[in-house]
Amino acid sequence: MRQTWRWFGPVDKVTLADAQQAGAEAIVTALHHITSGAVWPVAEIEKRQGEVASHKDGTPTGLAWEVVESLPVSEAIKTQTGDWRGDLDRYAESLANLAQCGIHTICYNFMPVLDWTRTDLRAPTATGGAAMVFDLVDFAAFDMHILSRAGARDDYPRDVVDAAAERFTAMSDDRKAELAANVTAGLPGAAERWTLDDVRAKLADYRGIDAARLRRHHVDFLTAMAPIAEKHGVRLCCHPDDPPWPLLGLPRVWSTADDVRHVFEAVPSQAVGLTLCAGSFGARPDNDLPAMIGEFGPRIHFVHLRNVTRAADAVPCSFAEDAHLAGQTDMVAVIGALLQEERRRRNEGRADWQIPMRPDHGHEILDDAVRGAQPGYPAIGRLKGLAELRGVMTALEACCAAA
Ligand code: DNO
Repeated sequence: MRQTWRWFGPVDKVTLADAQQAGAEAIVTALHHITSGAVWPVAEIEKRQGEVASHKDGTPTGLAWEVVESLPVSEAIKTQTGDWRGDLDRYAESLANLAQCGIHTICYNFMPVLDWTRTDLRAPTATGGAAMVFDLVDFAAFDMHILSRAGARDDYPRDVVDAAAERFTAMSDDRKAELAANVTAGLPGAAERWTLDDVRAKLADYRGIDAARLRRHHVDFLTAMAPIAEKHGVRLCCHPDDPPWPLLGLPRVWSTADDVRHVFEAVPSQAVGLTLCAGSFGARPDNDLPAMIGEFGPRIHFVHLRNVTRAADAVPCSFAEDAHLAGQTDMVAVIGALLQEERRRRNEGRADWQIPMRPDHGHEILDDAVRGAQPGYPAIGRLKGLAELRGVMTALEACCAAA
């Protein structure tokens, strides 16, 4: 697999030199300063390519921008309101511009309003580091008592409703503000950051949009983009919902194998694919990751490797981000299945046989807290994750070669 590293651009406190030292082979980034719905101009793409290629003193990094994460899909496209057809044209233009610059793997997501969501960004781990957590009771407390969404209590089991009320009563004002910011202000890479009032307005935009309709909108988006992507040799890869279940009463339609199957059948183009995020899919006990790799392998264009530990085998549930080789996903089996898919592609003569992967997230350990990088994206925690994953990849490849 191609070992890539996410870099948030020149503002990132984790530098390209750090990525080099971690042994990264290529960079995943995005033009985060361009608002969703707007075109990514060639000049801006080239500028970022230049920033990836050279350190500030002009010496080469030896790295190139190979994967876009993400080219955001506008809320107008997801809801099919306003100038959504204009947004489709602009998305198509961005795809063409990226291809012209030699970038062909493009990750996006189709989550309504919120991108990935956590309630704690730095919860202490047993070994003294910090990890990200999604706590269902905290989230319900936010939904029912901070956002005060009508009907919210109907969306949670009775025991969670009661626990959330109790937790909210005991919550300090600082924690309430922190929880609201964690959920609404957007985690790294999220296309938009909302206030509580923005979220309320956005929820209203989704009135009447149930899962079936949102799925149709996703298929419409891909039906429009597939011919453009094919023409330019671009591979689109949808990142799973994180967490993989409905939030705030909004449907989420890229959470399970069924979701993927439905869209892949509706848009049977190799240019329309999947970002296999082991951590996002792995938050559901009913997602069998090696089986999903077996089924969707040919259309997996990008991989995020990380692990979670669920507090219960239920959907929804609380979960914590675990070390890359700990947690409930059998990472060795996942990597084994991905390497097998690479071998299959090589035998088939596919030019894109090598699948780009990145170590996704990482605990904050050692000096990570001092540096203050973006939540989930520390230097040392990710370096450790990549080192462990590389160890598994190397060992499995050697075993396979010897067999
Ligand atoms: C979180 C990321 C996501 C991802 C987007 C892709 O760490 O994996 O924010 O970038 O959902 O569109």
